[in-house]
Amino acid sequence: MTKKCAVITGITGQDGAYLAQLLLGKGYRVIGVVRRSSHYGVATHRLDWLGISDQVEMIDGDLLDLSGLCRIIRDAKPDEVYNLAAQSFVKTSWDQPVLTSQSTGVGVVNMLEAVRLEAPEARFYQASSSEMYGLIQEPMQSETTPFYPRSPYAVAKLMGHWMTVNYRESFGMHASSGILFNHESPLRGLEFVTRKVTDAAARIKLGLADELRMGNTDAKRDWGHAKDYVRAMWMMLQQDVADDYVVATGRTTSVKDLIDIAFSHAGLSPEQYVKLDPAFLRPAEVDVLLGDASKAKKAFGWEAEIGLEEMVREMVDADLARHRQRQA
Ligand code: NDP
Ligand code: GDR
Repeated sequence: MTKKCAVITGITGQDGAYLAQLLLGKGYRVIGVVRRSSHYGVATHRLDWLGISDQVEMIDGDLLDLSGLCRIIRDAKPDEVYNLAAQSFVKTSWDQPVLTSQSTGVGVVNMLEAVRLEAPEARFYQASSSEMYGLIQEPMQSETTPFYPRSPYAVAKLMGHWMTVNYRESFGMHASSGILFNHESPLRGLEFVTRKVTDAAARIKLGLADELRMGNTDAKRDWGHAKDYVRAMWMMLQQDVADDYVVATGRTTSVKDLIDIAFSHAGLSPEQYVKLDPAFLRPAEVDVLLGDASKAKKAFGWEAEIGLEEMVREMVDADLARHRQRQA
């Protein structure tokens, strides 16, 4: 039997790495789209960490380049396409609103067009986001909660979300949008709050830093583990009918409490090290997010398996190990 083939954009990011690992384990041929850089080679450190870099076929491509995307899809003839690429850091989206609109918004249209023109039978996954809820109007957010984006990133994601819905309804494409709440791991970028905190806890513990400067520590998020969330992406594409699903844990925690969990695992007291710094505040904030994933549970039995405390401990331990290795 021929292997199933999946194309993943955003292969060098956190989710791309975990999704590639999952699909390789299921016997897929995995093609990862990477944008060209002047640095030698591809930034494979996340795939290296998982020990799978040599199993993923890398191909040059950029979400802003429609003809290149068409070529990739035409040559690969994939069964499944996962569009994970984006300018994904919310705070940067105020500094680079045009680029964010292009890659995080128009980039989705380019991918949808490439699939529609070159492999219309392929199943398509769009990485939508809980940031689209923004100024929330319901205490728990589900697929029917109205959107109110609060950043250029969230506005761009909303465009990608509705384009995905529109291509499904207009062209009958098997296109699903996963509205994923925050998900983290040792492979999370250092600029995101969880990893910033676990990395700082590790550096302070090892005497490599003496403070942690933070923005709004009252913000609350529904944090899950990326490993659980890429499983939900795959499950969505195995359904006979494409649809949109919220993926979340159903528990919300403040940044302040997250810091407590990480610092206490490292044996540190936050009051001694954490300082508020207005530089990390945002022009508009999303105060609280809490997801209701009951539709995904009912449709295909998805539930988060890894809890927040377990995940934060894993992240602190991984950061401690990395810094110790550098010191040795
Ligand atoms: P990362 O920031 O870790 O990865 C983003 C990826 O997109 C990188 O591989 C990056 O490549 C690539 N990329 C950026 N711009 C382009 C472009 N123009 N063309 C091609 N590739 C590009 O994100 P995550 O893995 O955390 O998230 C994956 C997706 O899920 C993103 O779309 C994100 O917005 C969305 N999302 C994430 C959530 C989370 O909590 N993690 C929650 C909800 C949605 P490079 O390495 O070259 O920079
Ligand atoms: P978010 O993630 O914006 O929710 O987007 P991030 O971890 O950046 O922020 C979460 C919350 O923490 C507050 N915060 C800080 N954040 C950062 N990064 N640094 C700080 O010093 C700091 N202090 C407080 C923020 O204000 C915010 O309220 C992530 C991304 O992965 C998106 O791509 C994705 O779509 C959403 O999650 C769901």
